[in-house]
Amino acid sequence: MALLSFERKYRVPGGTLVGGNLFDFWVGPFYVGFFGVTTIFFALLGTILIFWGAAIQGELNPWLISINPPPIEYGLGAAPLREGGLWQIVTICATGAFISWALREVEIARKLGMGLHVPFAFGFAILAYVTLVIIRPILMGAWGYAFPYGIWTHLDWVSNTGYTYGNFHYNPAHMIAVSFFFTTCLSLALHGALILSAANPKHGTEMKTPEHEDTYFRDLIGYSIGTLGIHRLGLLLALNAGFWSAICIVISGTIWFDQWVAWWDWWLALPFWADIEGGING
Ligand code: UQ2
Repeated sequence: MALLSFERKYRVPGGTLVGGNLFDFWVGPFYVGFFGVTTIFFALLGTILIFWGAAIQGELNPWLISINPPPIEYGLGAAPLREGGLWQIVTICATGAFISWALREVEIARKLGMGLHVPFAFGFAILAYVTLVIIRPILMGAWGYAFPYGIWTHLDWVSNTGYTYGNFHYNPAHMIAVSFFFTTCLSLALHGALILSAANPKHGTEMKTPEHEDTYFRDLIGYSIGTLGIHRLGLLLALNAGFWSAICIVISGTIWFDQWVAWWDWWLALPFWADIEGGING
């Protein structure tokens, strides 16, 4: 039952947000809670609907299955099941499951007397998804602007949406997001490598301590961010990656309609050179 010695002490009733004691129990190692029930409900229903949609379309190749949003013409209305309505229900299920999972994380954190960093972090991933399939489509006036639920088709959507704005790599918020993704990878690589190198010394010798880890980076670059610091940095970088991803897509087609490369004309329009011969006004 209890996996660790302290679990017996911390696996206690309470900390629930909804449902009181009614769902306050475990199934094997898994806490259930009200939001465990809603997670299972939404996840199961959504998954079954995707397979049902695949079946009625006659497309059972996993790479090609696709549950598409309604055509743009349906605007923000409810569409017939086979013309995007299924996508709308699956989107409700997915959003319901993600938010349920985050709230289950909150209940578990409260039981353990922990901070809410984990659900807070997951919240950024949920925000990125919700921005793509709910917030931006509403701002643009049609569910048809959301992406389709298919392995191949969602890649086509990314490509088409990118080229709609010329070259998405000129989107400044996209640049910031990509930089955060890369820096997240660099930090995790540095951290994972450092931990494994300290935890796996030569055979027959004892594991090294954080002091060795600090010293390694002080000798290498004159600075160690520290054992708590690296996790703070990792969280900061990862949250920003998700946040700027949401920003870069939500501004495309809502407040910026042109090719993204044209955004950089503000640089050419600076007074230093805008009026000189060959300049933007000259
Ligand atoms: C560190 C440290 C860790 C680490 C890592 C570093 C002991 C176990 C990886 C080194 C990280 C630095 C210097 C920050 C690099 C900055 C960016 C933006 C990539 O010092 O403390 O703890 O895991």
